[in-house]
Amino acid sequence: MDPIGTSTATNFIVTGTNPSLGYWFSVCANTPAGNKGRRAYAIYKAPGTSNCPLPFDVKLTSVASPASGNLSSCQNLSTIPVTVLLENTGQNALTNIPVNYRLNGGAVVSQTYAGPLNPGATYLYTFTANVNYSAGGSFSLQVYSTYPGDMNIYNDTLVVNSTVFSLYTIPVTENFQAVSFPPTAWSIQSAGGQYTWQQATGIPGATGTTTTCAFINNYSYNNPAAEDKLVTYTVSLAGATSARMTFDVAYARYSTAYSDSLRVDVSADCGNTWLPSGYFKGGLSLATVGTQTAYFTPASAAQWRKDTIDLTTWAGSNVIVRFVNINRYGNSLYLDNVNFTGTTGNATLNLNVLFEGFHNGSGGMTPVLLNTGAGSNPSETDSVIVKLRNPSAPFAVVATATAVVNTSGLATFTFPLR
Ligand SMILES: [Ca+2]
Ligand SMILES: [Ca+2]
Repeated sequence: MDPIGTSTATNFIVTGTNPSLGYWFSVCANTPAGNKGRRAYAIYKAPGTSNCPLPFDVKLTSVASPASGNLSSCQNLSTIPVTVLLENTGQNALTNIPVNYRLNGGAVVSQTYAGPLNPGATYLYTFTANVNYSAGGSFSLQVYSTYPGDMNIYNDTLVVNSTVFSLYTIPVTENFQAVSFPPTAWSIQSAGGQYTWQQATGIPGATGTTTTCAFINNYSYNNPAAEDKLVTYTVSLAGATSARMTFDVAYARYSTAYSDSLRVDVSADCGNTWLPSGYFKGGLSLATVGTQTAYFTPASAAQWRKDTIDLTTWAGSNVIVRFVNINRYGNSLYLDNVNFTGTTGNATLNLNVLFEGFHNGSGGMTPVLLNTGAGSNPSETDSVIVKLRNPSAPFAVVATATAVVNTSGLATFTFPLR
């Protein structure tokens, strides 16, 4: 408590408080000799303007663009719009609201929103002048209103901090060995609970040596269904005909009822929207060791597993991947050695295929080759699908290609290299 004044009356006017914040006020008696009384009476003033509505108040609620945090050249960085959500939190309609922005402490760009903006209404205002982040580096954008007679200056300014990183090109590996966490150009999107992704050091690693890795303490984290996300840098898969991501994972369940999940999502539009990668493991399928009620730390390389996600769907694109821990108060989850790779080029398979005949449209077959021989009816075509299977797991199809075959009998199938 800081003393703010004395009064011989039964009231005291406090000025200069921020209506967005809460304050405790404490009152105690002063003795005639100037000593403070030993008893005090405190009251709490909650955030807000209480019973003191403001005739004129513009509020900047949020900045919709540019985004804060990590950006990359997967998007247009040279002409980023500046868009801010204005709100009238006063009692009177407002017109001609001055709005301004200033990038990295440089020149002020000032414009006016004509309005009217009625009490309680909001308006998404976009400046006609864009900002240019193409030079890369860190950017601090201050956006603020300067409405004359605004009676609450504490809600007039917002600041958006962003950092632009280059694209990472394949092959690229993040081994989490750096001191800082998350790694450069990675980010953490916390669910807001007590725990989220963090760094673990001195862990027996997947290759048999001590490693530093990413982990989340689900053992202590009781926040069921919370999704904490560890987001990678932007990886360019340009020129690749196939791509994949591998990573090492270690996990133990606490019990059948208390076990967590890991989902991996992919974004090909700079993180605006996310698609399932096909990887979603929980409980036993995620576990790399037996169930244990003790806090889990990998004890050896054998307690890690290398998992692979096929990213060929996004070959040619810029992708961001996020590891989503879905909490269920289970046990610790560890990640290490996140590796993006890809290949360029295709393998060609030429087959001579002779059709016995073609479908006659009514469930039967019109014989072609048996009667007339290959090449006798070039207007007849059909397609053939070739499936490549894993020789060690013959029911697992690893690639599929389709080619059109005519009565010359030649079919060419193209498979992306992996
Ligand atoms: Ca204001
Ligand atoms: Ca490591």
